[in-house]
Amino acid sequence: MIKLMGFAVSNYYNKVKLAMLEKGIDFEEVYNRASKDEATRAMSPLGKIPFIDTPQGPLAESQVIMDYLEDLKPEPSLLPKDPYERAKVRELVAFLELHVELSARKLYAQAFFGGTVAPEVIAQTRKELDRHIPAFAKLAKFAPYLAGDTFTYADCAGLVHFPLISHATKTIYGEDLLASLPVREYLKKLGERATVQRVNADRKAALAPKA
Ligand SMILES: N[C@@H](CCC(=O)N[C@@H](CS)C(=O)NCC(=O)O)C(=O)O
Repeated sequence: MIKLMGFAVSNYYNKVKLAMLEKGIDFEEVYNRASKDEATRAMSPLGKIPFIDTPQGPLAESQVIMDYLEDLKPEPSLLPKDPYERAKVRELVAFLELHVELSARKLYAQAFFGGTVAPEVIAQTRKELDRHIPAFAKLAKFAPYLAGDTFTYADCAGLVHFPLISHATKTIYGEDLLASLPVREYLKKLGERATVQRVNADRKAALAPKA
């Protein structure tokens, strides 16, 4: 059985977990808080989560894992059949992760973890997000899913990244930089899925203060 390493608060971990649930792939969750110990780095060279352990060996990088899952168990598919439409889903994920989430991530230390981000980084990130979010918005359909009328891998990414980006930008800039997008309705729609409810419930439980 595939082991999924990471923990239920991580957005990239939850993206892969949601895909596995959607595809009906059996997996075991193994707690790893992005440890940098030797055993972890033997499987995920930068000690980042998520990573998986397959019967053939480990695999890191969430989008690579997503492609592996699709090859491993093509049905139910989380990608359209048409090659161009498949590429459009991957384009959405690339824009959301490389150009929006990775930019917003520079704010997380201050927005979520009680740290401080240098004012120049905050200003530079704002400039990036002001360019990158409208660029992403040109691609995203929200009809009702990101790529159109079918739930795809892009929605596994949308579910986990949008709330963090909204929260971080609201905290740092005093405004949700995703406010012009129909994110609230979109997340509500995704919340109808049992798989999404499971991911959200597990995240909430992981965040709850321990008694
Ligand atoms: N590009 C990576 C990003 C994964 C990532 O940044 N994971 C975070 C947790 S959400 C992490 O491991 N952070 C600790 C670190 O970077 O050392 C992927 O898609 O898997």
